[in-house]
Amino acid sequence: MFVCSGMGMDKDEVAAVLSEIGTLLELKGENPFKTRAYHNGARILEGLTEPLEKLVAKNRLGELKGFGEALQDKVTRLVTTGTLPYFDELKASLPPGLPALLEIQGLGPKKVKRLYDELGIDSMEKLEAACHAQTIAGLEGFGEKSQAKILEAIAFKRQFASRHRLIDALVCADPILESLRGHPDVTRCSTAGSLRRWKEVIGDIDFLVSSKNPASVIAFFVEQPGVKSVLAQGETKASVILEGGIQADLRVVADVEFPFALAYFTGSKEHNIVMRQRAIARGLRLNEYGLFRGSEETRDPALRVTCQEEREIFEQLGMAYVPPELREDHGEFAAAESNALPRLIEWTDLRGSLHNHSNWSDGRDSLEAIAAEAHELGLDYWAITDHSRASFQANGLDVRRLEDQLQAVAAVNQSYAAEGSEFRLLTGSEVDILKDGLDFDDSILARLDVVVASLHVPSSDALENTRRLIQAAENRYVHMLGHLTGRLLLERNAYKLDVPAVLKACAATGTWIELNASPYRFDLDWRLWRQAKELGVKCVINCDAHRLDHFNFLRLGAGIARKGWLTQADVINTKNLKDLQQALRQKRA
Ligand code: DGT
Ligand code: CA
Ligand code: CA
Ligand code: ZN
Repeated sequence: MFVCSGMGMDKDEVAAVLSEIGTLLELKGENPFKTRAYHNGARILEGLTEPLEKLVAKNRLGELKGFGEALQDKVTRLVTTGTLPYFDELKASLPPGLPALLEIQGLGPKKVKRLYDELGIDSMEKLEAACHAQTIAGLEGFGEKSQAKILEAIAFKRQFASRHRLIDALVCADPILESLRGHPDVTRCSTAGSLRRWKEVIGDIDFLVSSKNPASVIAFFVEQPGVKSVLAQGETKASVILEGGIQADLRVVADVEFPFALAYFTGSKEHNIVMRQRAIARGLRLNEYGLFRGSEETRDPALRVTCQEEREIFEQLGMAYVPPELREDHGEFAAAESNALPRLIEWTDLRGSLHNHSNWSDGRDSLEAIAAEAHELGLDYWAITDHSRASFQANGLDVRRLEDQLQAVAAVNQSYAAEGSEFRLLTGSEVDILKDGLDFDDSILARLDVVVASLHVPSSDALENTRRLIQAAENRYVHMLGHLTGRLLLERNAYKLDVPAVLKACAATGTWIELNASPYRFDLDWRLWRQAKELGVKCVINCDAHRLDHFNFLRLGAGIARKGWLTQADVINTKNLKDLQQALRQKRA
């Protein structure tokens, strides 16, 4: 994730700089102690529970583990001024294309340094050329196979060069939208485009504003913090590039045009085409400026059909209001015409998450901190499903540690019960699906409140993956399958499997399927949920949280569930604790 910068930096921004310094030093081949000091420093800041500004102001950075004078000085500068000449010089001392090579899967600092030292490779283009010339295969420690892998990774990167994850777009768009909303010349404003439709990946951000004074709004927009450069600036529209590389477009219209422009620029293009056809079929013309009587393309105010809100446009075209998430021409017209659109789930319907990690495996926070956060957010329950032992790289739990964890969870729950609170942590495991079954015996799984089964090391064979997943679903102790297809958005495709066959097995066995709400996954994809629902499979929207700020993934995941046409009744974790516990018992009965 990247950073929209202000004056001084907050702790996550400072942590990002420290970790980048560590990486740059590794690229320079600096000694490992020094580079590790920066990476460790970054990790410690990320986990800080006190405000970093306070530590700096009170001159207490030295209390942090491994924070010598050099590190203290750098952090202080970043917090107070937001800049660090050392960092700028360090960046300038390396070829600018070098850090980008680290984003290629499989290339770490050591390998990138060798590619640079031995072959002078300092850009993606040179690396690609060297692969094609078979030079990489000849380099010691690389070989044919890794050369092919590098080429594949470059192609993948390029394909997604100008695509961004929803969360990265939201992080930039939200403050700008807030800021526009507060401007005195702004009458109405909204995001539009794929962001408003809650697409999992976004090309560019679109803003729409209505105003009597477009010039002042445009001038204000291009001056927003976070704007890196201005691509185009006209009388009623502007395009900018934000820090982190996302493009944002703004259009300013008259307020009478606002609902029409909002519908048009929200799209999708496919949805818009059908809308326009429906207008024509009713002797009307629909465009970005309005809905007009007659068969000619026009902007004539005398012919305008007045609509105050988007909703009225849909009414004029003989349909119920279609929420933006459904505007993909995926059946919304037939449903809206017959008033058969589902009442979509709201994120506030969710009562907790059933797949999450703690510092017992690869999560950052303690059980106590997790419980406190979930309780504070007004949730009813939160399951702790740390990794099982096969995920050793994620510090997976063996049976003994799992048993210790059950006691620790019980202790946390006791403290809530003692206060008269009904909030509960649930025990659980994200148990690995291995070649020949699950990583824990049934007798262990039977003792857990929640069991999520996940395939972390898939086979290259679709049949084999499908077989393993179906076998997991058939286990009566497995409540749900986690991140079913294993995709990582903009990084890695889904592994091969027969999704419909797994859905059918889940329907037959009463196994739920997770909608993994991590913005890196959104797995199962929204396009597949209607099929899942028709087969009778229930959804669980899970944060797969590894730290407290992942709790807000609930909102992201609910948006994706909306895109998948899901209602409150389709989603298990909208149930209250009692009903959930009953549902959890059902498969085992
Ligand atoms: P993106 O940015 O690639 O993630 O996707 P969108 O949907 O945000 O597309 P964008 O930013 O190019 O345009 C925003 C909306 O404007 C789009 O969803 C529909 C509307 N629009 C843009 N160009 C056209 C067009 O040529 N025909 C129609 N019917 N609508 C268009
Ligand atoms: Ca867009
Ligand atoms: Ca756009
Ligand atoms: Zn997992």
